[in-house]
Amino acid sequence: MSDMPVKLERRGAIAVVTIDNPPVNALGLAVRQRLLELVPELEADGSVAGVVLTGAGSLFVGGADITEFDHPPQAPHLPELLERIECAGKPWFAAVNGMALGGGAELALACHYRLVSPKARFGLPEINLGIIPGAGGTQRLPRLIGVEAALPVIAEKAQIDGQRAVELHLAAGLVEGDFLAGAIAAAAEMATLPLPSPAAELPVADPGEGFWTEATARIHKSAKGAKAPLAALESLRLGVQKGAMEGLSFERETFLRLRASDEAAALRYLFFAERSASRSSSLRGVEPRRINLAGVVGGGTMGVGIAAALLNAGLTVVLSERDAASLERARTALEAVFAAQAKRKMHSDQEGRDRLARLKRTVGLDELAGCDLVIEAVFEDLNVKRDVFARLSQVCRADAILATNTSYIDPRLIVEGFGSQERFIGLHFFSPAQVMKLLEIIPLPQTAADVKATGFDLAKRLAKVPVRAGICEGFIGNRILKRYRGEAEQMVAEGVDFAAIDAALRDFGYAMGPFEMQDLAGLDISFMNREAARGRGENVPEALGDILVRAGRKGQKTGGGWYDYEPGERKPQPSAATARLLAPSIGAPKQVDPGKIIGRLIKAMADEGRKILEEGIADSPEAIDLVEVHGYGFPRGKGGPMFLSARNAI
Ligand code: 3H9
Repeated sequence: MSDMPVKLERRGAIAVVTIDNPPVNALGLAVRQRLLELVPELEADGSVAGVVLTGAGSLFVGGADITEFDHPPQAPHLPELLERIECAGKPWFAAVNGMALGGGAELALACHYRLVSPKARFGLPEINLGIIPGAGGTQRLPRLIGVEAALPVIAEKAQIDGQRAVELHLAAGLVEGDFLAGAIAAAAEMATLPLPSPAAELPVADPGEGFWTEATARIHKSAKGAKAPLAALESLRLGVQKGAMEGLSFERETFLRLRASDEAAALRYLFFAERSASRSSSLRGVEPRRINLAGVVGGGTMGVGIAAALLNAGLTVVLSERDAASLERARTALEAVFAAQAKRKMHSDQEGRDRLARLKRTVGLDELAGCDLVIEAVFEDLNVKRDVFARLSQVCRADAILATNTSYIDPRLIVEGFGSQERFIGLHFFSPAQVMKLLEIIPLPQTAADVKATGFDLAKRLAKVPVRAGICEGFIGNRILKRYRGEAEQMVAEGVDFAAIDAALRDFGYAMGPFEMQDLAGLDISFMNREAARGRGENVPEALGDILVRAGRKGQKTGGGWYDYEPGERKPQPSAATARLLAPSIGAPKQVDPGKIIGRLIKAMADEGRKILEEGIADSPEAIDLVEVHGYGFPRGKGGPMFLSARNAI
């Protein structure tokens, strides 16, 4: 039957078992059931000398079926199946044709041998989902390749490719050419050998206390509060020091406990939200336009970041500035970006130079004529932006897409009157644009469908998370940010110490609180926005931040904002000047529990999120949470304000 998730064929004395469970051959209930039936069936079949187990399509197995994790585990469980394969009376050969992730890698580890294609990759990415491997990964892998090689895979997201798997003796052979035929031939030859000991029974050397201490410190630091990485390390260590039996039971218990945790639920929610973000249902079947040559107007922090992101993705970029000196500064800044990326081992020095070689620089806008897409990233001022689009709409090809990176201004006003509106779109990057994953895509009412589709496609090429946003002040992210900051300031006005608010948010998982963040980014930008609105006759009440800016306290760059800073230092220090300036505007000091501070701020964000949904500015609560997590540092392990609010967890 063609819809069977596990297929069985015979090739001479070799039985070929293929997991065919699209999209990623996950080990769902039906797959586990069928595999568990097949082990004794093939064992009993006298004409079978060995079993080749592989995956249909380009993947071996993408892991356990994550959609099952919201429900209680259902037997047969994966560890049970793997133990049965490991103890089978006939050899099972994992023919690893592509990715073997999580439970997929564990399945391969339980087989007697692994044969790999050059495309094979072994990984245990469970920690991304807030769990640890739950089917022997922390026990079998170190017994097959040693603790030092296994630790980065188990607790630090490293992967092992086919070639390396052979070098580590994890794989018995690398098969090139027709992989399945080669694997079957190799299996037929090896099936006559005595069965090797099960991986779980192999001895493993303890690398010693120094290794564990150093690993614990390193993983503690990189985990940033996430529980799973240290739990994975603990499981590995326990199995090495107390034996596989105890290790397996600790591993399973920890896996089940973490699987049921709030953190794992949040991470699963984001896993699926991120995957559905790149597909806008209204654009299904719409072909994006081809973008090879992209222009960026403006070589400031934002323009440089956008250019770097485009160059990183393999595009050729024309960067435009007003004068040669600004262009030179932008190039130096780009060099610094690629040097920093090379230092962090994201690419080699040579690759950094190759990326820079794809950068063309130009003064003025005329040389953007050949671009397929131009992204404007100039000063956030309507008239300045309009001047750019007036010229771009003259010099660029009629089919070129023209995008604004505005973070607040209505894009309709920016391009009004400049010919057909179909080719205009907002592409809102977040700083630093080569790092931050979020891309808000803001279509105008007349933006053509293929222009919108190109926005989503570009996000994919740039490895970003695209979120459609409707037009309103601040779109999704900055609108929620304004509400969040407003609520935080309101608490300060009521007498809550702003340092206590920052501390509560850091404990919650943000890298910094709202006041430290304002000091870093500068208080003057939002001050100027408020002043501009006041200038337009809008009723904008005086904010506490306005008092500080009027006193010259614009943040770190002026040596002080909410906090004081020593020259050249970024560590916030309490400020007597701030206390004096704000005293007339704030209430008597009030102690508030950190949980209450968090609850109030998340509620404010979720309330604004609900309004955003009602107005059609965002498509789903998930979209709002993706904006918060990928654009504003909301802690991933908490899911997002909409997620927490829906679970009544605040
Ligand atoms: C585990 O194994 C626990 C065990 O240790 C213990 C068990 C006892 N399950 O990413 P894509 C869906 S935990 C269910 O766009 P790609 C995904 O939602 C697991 N669904 O494809 C999407 O659905 P849709 C450890 C899954 O080619 C579709 O597949 N494993 C799963 O860019 C395509 O996904 C992992 O953490 C799953 N396991 O990348 C691996 N995986 O089309 C997680 C994917 O409806 N997966 N889907 O939106 C990945 O990293 C990537 O999906 C993979 C393919 C690299 C496999």
